[in-house]
Formats: sequence, structure tokens, C-alpha cells
Amino acid sequence: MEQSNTEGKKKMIWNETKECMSRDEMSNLQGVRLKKMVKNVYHSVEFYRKKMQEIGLEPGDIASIEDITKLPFTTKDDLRDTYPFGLFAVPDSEVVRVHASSGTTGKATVVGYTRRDIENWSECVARVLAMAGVRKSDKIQVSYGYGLFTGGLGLHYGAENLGATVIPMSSGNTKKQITMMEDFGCAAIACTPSYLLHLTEALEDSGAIERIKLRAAVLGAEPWTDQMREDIEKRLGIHAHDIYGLSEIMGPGVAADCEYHKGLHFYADHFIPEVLNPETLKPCKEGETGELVITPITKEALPLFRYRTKDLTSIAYEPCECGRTLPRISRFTGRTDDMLIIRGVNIFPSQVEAALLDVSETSPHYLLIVDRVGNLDTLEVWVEVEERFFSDEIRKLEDLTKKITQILQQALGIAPKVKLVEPRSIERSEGKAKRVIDKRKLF
Ligand code: DLL
Repeated sequence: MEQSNTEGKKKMIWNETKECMSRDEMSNLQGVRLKKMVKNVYHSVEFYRKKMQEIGLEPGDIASIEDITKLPFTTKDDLRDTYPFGLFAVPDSEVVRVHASSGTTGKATVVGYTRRDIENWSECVARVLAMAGVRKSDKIQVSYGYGLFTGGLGLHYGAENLGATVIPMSSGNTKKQITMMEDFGCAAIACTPSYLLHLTEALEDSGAIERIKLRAAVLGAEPWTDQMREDIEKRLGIHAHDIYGLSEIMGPGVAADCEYHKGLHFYADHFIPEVLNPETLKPCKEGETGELVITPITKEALPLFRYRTKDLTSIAYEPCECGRTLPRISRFTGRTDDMLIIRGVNIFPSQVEAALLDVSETSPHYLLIVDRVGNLDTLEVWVEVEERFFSDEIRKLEDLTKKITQILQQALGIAPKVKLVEPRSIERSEGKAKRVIDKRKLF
């Protein structure tokens, strides 16, 4: 790992040639990579070739970074419509991994990686870990979920790339997490911020907090605030860093913040960021909030044009005090759609609707109530069911509650508390139906 020592401060910069280049150098690199990517996509992805032909765009029309605005946008719906592998740009034999995240309805969004994609991803995550002060000699507990979600394996490969020792805990089982953290002397943890708060409480209650060697945390996958960061840092005596990413673009490691916490450094050598007004789709000024749109320029298996993340942020290009010149995006202030993130799991209200369609005893009226009890998110789903369930014996109501809970758990990936309510008891709206009450106060 290269280290920069400007201003006499020891800074953990993974590779200065990538993180400290001038704006012109970065634009040139992005232009070259964009040009190559567009040409490749035109020849290998029918979906994009057709889109380009529709607007009369030839691969040769993309010659530099400024030309990016000529490219069409991509949305989650495009991935759904081409489910599962329709946007892949390489043959199956080149794909070494797939992950998936929640779709807006029943179907997941599937993403794929070549061997080179996994290497680039691991390097991006290693850069984040280095920025958080994690070293080769450290042990890192990876407590994001392993599996189709990108959190667990993303951090795992990144930590191995750095050379640190990975403790692949996955999520949950707090007691065991504490035992491992204490017995192995873990220096770092990667998990969602809300889970670390929960773990902190358990560490305080058990007294183990006095014995652990934790120094750093790499937290993300859900919105959180600076106040939460300060609380975590104070209670655990560590440095906590914000890590951002999304499956469609790669997974964790698209951007993260350094020790100055003045925005998240965006790995612009792999991903081109744009912040656009979500209504007009015109660029926002520096510092102005809009929708983050990302074009990955080194992805082989799933290269996307101008992916609309629906995440709201702003961007700044001024170099950071840490020495990095990468553009910085601000902490996220919300989304333009109704996606909820509950205990790190992405949930669309429409998924509940799609799952309930299979239950004939219910009506299409439901309400999601999201709250935070202690440090953990809770989800309660109210569902209107036929009148007869309230007049018949109580047993039938209990059986139906159990059935709906199972169906929703399968559809959403987390178990909600289901409350069956009488017909017409959920408030009707005159305009757009109100499906969610989010009592958490994050924004
Ligand atoms: O959450 C990838 C990830 C894993 C990121 C581990 C960081 C750590 P998805 O499941 O596809 O991927 O969800 C992506 O989560 O569009 C944001 O809305 C939200 N999100 C991710 N990181 C942050 C963050 C992973 N640091 C969606 N702050 C994104 C706020 C975040 N929101």
C-alpha cells in the first residue's frame, strides 16, 4: 500500500495515482474508458444497441467525457424487463458470480461479474478499508449478510485483497459476534450502522466493551446521520466510516468517506458520477442536491449507461484535506422513490402488494409502519381481511396471520409483524394511496 505523507500527517491512500490525479487527468481517463465501454456495449448488448439506434447514436459519437449526456438512461425497470441476464455483455462462460437485490415487484434484480470485475470490486473495497485505517495485520469482522446481497462477499474480498484477516461472521447472532470480536481481537468491523449500534448496546451490557480492540468500522447499506456516527465513535472509541454502493453498479465500495468526514470520495476512475435534477434531468450545480446517476466504465459483465440510482445527494470537486482529489458526494438525504431500507434490506411497498395478491382472503389495502425500537428497525404490516375473520373463532384469524407472515417473510427477506384489520379500517386517500408510515427520523 502506498502512503502519502503530505502535511506531516500519515494518510492511508491506497494508490496516489488513482486517488490524487488532477481533474483533467481524471476526465481524460474517464473519456478513454467511456469510449471503449460504449463501443463494446454497442456490439454485445442488444438492448443498448437498439436504444442507441432509436436515437441515431453511433459508438463513434462518444469521444470524450462530455459526450456522456448523449447516452440514454438505465433504470431498475430496464433490469427487470430484461430479467435475469438480458443486459449481460459477456457470454455465460465469462461470468464467475451473480448477486441480486430487491426488485420493485416480486422479481429480483440480477447482477453479474467477470473475474476482472471481482478484482476491480475487491480493489475498490480495499481502498475504502485502507482509508478507514485497516491494515494487513488487522482482523476484520464482516457482519454484513453473505449471500445474494453484495455486502458480505463484497467486504470479504476487499479485505482479503488488502491482506487483512477476514472473520466471515455474516449478520445476526449478536452473542457470537461479541465472543469473536473479543477472542480474536478484531480491529475492524463492517456492518450496517444500525446493527453496530445494537451491537454496541450488547457490548456495553455484557461489559465486553472494556476488553475489545476495535479501532474502525465501515458502515453503510442504509441511510444514517453524522450524529449516529459521532455516537458510535464516542461509545466504542473508534473511527466510523460511511461506505456507499449498490448492486446494480457493483456493490459496496463505489464511494466512502475519509477521516475528515467531508463527503464520500467517489471512485471516479471506475464510475462516472452525475448529479441531476430528477424532474428535468439537467445537471445540478456543485453542492446542489439531485439524483445520483452512475455510469460504470470498467465493468465487463454488466456495463450500464447512466444508471439512475434514485439516491439523492450533491457533488463537490474541490480536493479534500486528506489529499485525495476524487469528487466527493454528500451523505445521502433520501431517495426519489418509495424504497425503504429496513435492517439493511431494501423493500418496496409494491413487493408487499404483489405478495398479498396470492392471498385470496385479503383486500388490496395495506399499510407498512416502520419504526426504530432501540437501535433496530421494525416493520409492521397492516392488512385488511374479510369481515368473517373477525366474527368466526379467533383460531382462523391466528392461522391467517401466520400464513401472511410467512408469505411476506419469503417475499421481503425479513419477518414483519402482521396485523390483520377489519375492512375499511385503513385510511383511504383521495390521491395517491399512502402505503407507508416511517416513524424513524433520519432525514
Ligand atoms: O446496499 C450495497 C452495500 C453493501 C453498500 C454494504 C454499503 C455497504 P443494495 O442492496 O443494492 O446494495 O442497496 C443499494 O442502498 O441505492 C442506497 O439507497 C442504499 N445505500 C447503500 N449504502 C448507503 C449509504 C447495497 N452509505 C441502496 N448511505 C442504495 C445511504 C446507502 N444509503
